This record gives sequence, structure tokens and C-alpha cells, in this order.
Amino acid sequence: MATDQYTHPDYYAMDDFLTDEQKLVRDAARAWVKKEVSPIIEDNYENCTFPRHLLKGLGEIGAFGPYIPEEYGGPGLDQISYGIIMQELERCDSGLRSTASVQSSLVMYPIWKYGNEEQRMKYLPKLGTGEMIGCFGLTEPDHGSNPGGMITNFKDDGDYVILNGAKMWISNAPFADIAVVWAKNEEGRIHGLVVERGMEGFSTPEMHGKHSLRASATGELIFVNVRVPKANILPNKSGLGAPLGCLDSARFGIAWGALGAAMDCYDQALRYSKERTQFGVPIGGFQLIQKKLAEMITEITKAQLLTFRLGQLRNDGRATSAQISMAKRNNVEIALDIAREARQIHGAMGITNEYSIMRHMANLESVLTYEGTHDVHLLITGMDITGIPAFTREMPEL
Ligand code: TGC
Ligand code: FAD
Repeated sequence: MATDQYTHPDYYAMDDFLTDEQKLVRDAARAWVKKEVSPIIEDNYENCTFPRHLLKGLGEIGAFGPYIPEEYGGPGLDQISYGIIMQELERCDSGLRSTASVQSSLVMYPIWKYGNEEQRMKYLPKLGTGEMIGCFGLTEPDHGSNPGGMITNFKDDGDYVILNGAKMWISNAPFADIAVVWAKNEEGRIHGLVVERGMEGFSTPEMHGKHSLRASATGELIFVNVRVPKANILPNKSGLGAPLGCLDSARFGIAWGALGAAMDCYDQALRYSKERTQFGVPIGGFQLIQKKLAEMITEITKAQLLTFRLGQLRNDGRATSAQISMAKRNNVEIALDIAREARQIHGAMGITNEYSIMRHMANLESVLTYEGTHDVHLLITGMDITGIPAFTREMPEL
């Protein structure tokens, strides 16, 4: 990949809204990404490997649990700082952000919010530094958009429970030390359990053949009569609302992150349009190229405003799940549209690994689907404004 020359677009002076601390967080994350990740990410993407040597650095820039309080070893930052870090990571690669958002929102968040003090002290400090890596098992082979139908289950066995079932499409699974797993008890109630690598009957085979998110490791979680100590059950929340609460946090980070990918594509397209000449003039002088660029910056600016306001609401504890869904859905959609337009502006060069655009485009196809598909988020908005859920339909007579 060519040298990373990224400067972020800020057409409406959004920087004026950031505190000095938020700017410092951003600058540290950006400098680290440019120095440590940009030079190697194309190779990892090509070889379909996650750069595990980066885990310690991710911990050092505060990417693992930015909002976890200092008493549990976290940096104690606000939600906007969390969003900014996810944006800087995804500006480089969605897989890099995936690793950080799973660790933060889907592993540290439930242990912090639903765990007891002993569980918090045992896991959070090590997860914060990257010494320990976690994954989150909600999706099953036959239950993706409808996680409430899950069949993974556990039965009582004295001081233990016996866990059986399988999870699929799990980010970080192949190398995770622990998994926060969602499973039903004998009454059919969903609980979160911390399953540790090495427990007998627990395996994490890697999934292969992805054309998207190739620099992120994805795997299965398989449980065959795994004896999990009852002490590993997260005691403070159960029911489907527990994993969905984690998704709120992760989707918030994705809204910021996907916008980062969009900003990177725009930044490259703008630069290229001034450098590349055809018919004796820079292509940026053609009206049709300007239309693409002008529409890109308009969508980016609207998304920046939406996302920043969501950050304020989240900081105040007022962001609703539906508001988060709207931002996740909008920002991934505009990012994909912008990646496609930026690819066109680069002509043939746009399909090469000299530029990150095609990698962003392929990655964003996963982002469009995970953490709630594009259409599920639209239905969440629909339900919020009408009060009528449209997720299920009576099976018609055929
Ligand atoms: P529904 O009846 O609507 O709700 C069940 C209970 O949950 C509550 N609830 C929420 N609580 C907190 N946050 C939310 N966002 C919530 N949404 C709903 C709700 O109030 C209810 O509580 P209670 O007390 O009344 O029982 O549930 P439903 O079965 O009809 O499903 C609704 C639907 C479709 C929106 C939901 O299931 C959904 O969001 N599906 C999408 C599944 C999904 O997003 N999976 C993501 C897996 S993790 C992942 O993709 C990680 S990728 C990570 C990476 O690499 O970055
Ligand atoms: P399905 O639910 O089968 O959906 C198929 C299609 O049907 C979609 O277009 C969907 O929008 C549509 N559809 C479904 N229900 C409805 C409805 N009611 N109305 C209208 N349309 C509907 N999961 C985890 O638990 N942990 C992870 O770490 C994780 N990481 C992932 C990493 C990657 C790279 C990917 C691709 C996925 C990951 N997932 C993870 C899984 C992800 O959350 C699911 O893929 C997602 O929730 C969709 O489920 P599905 O793929 O089974 O699609």
C-alpha cells in the first residue's frame, strides 16, 4: 500500500466540539495506526491473518474497553472517545476495529455490567492490556437475526453447569482466551457464561474462505458437555435483553467506525482527483468527478453530525437502541456507497492494493450484515416509530 497520507475531512468544523482529551486520544490512535498498522495491513488481508503482535499496542492506545473505569484497569474515557478510537481503527481496516469492538463492547462490557466484583477483577485488567483476548458467542448456525431462538443450553450439575451447543461466525474465536457465551438454562432463560480456553469439550475451529474481513479471525465455538463452574455465570442480568444491551454498545462503535472507512475512501479519492490527469487536466476538474466528491463530503458531514450527537446522548445515558440502530445502518450504507464511488474515481488503480478502497468495500459487506443486518436495523426504526414489530410473519399456507 502507498504511504498512509490520511487527513480526516472536517467540513463543518466538528473538531470544535471535541475536548482536548478527545483530541489527544484521537491523535495517539491515528499516529499508532499510521506507524504500526498501515504498513502491514494489506499483507494480513491478503494472507487472511490477524496481526496478533498488535494486541499489546491496541491495549496501550486504550482501544480495549476505553470506557472501563480505572478501578478495573481501564482508561475511564467517555463514549465519544470510544467512538473516536473505533473510527481511527476502522479508517485503516474494519477487521482491526472488529477485534477492538468485540473485546470492548461484547466481552469487557458484559463482564463489567452483568458480572460480579470477583469476575470483574479477574478478567477486566488483563482484557484491557490485551494480555487476555475474548470473543462473544451469540449467533448460531440456524439463529442469526433471531438470536432468541438459540438452542445452545446448559444443565445444572452441582457447582457446575454442563454446556452444549455451537456458535458460528465468531470474531476473535480462533485465538481467544475466553468466550462470553449466551445459552439457555433448563427453564429456557438466556444467561451469559464465561467459557475459558482449555475447558474440556470446548473448541474454536477457524472459518475459512472469507472474501471480506480477511484481517480478522473468525471461528466457531463448539461445546460438547463442557463443565463450566457456576462462578462463571454472569449474575446481574439475564434474558435476551442482556446480549442485546452489549450490541447497543458495539453498534455505537460501529457507527463511528464505518464513518472512518468512508472518510478514508473520500480522502484518497480527493487526493487522487487532484493528481491524476486525463485530457490534459486533473480529473478533479471534471464536473462528474466533482459531483461524486461533493456528494461524498455531504454524506460524511451529515453522518458526522448524527454520530457526534449520538455520542452526546450516549454520554448522558439517553441514547436509545433505535437511535443507535439508525446511526449504524446509515453510516455503513454511506460508507459502502462512498467506497464504490471512490473506487470509480481511481479507475483501474482502484481495484489494486495500492489503495485501501477495495479492501474497505469488501470489509463493509460484513459490517452491513453483522451486529444486526441492514434490514433488521430498518425494522427496528420501523418498530420504534410505529410501535408495531414487523420481525415475524405468520407462515402462509402453501
Ligand atoms: P424483542 O422481543 O424485541 O426483545 C427481547 C428483549 O430484549 C430487549 N431488547 C433490548 N435490550 C437492550 N438493547 C436492545 N438493543 C434491545 N432490543 C430489545 C427487549 O426490550 C426485550 O426485553 P424484555 O425484558 O421485554 O424481554 O426480541 P426479538 O426476538 O423480537 O428480536 C428483536 C431483534 C430482531 C431486533 C433482535 O433480536 C436483533 O437485534 N437481532 C439481530 C441479531 C444481532 O445483531 N446479532 C449480532 C451478533 S454479535 C455480532 O454480530 C458481532 S460482530 C462483531 C464484530 O466483529 O465487530
Ligand atoms: P440471517 O438472519 O439468516 O439473515 C439472512 C437474510 O434474511 C438477511 O438479509 C436478513 O436481513 C434477512 N432477514 C432475517 N430476518 C428478517 C426479518 N425478520 N425480516 C426481514 N428480513 C429478515 N455473531 C456473533 O455472535 N459474534 C461475533 O463475533 C460475530 N462476528 C461476525 C463476524 C463476521 C465476519 C460476520 C459476517 C458475522 C459475524 N457474526 C457474529 C454473525 C452476525 O451477527 C450474523 O451474521 C447476523 O446477525 C445475521 O445473521 P445470519 O448471517 O444468520 O443471517
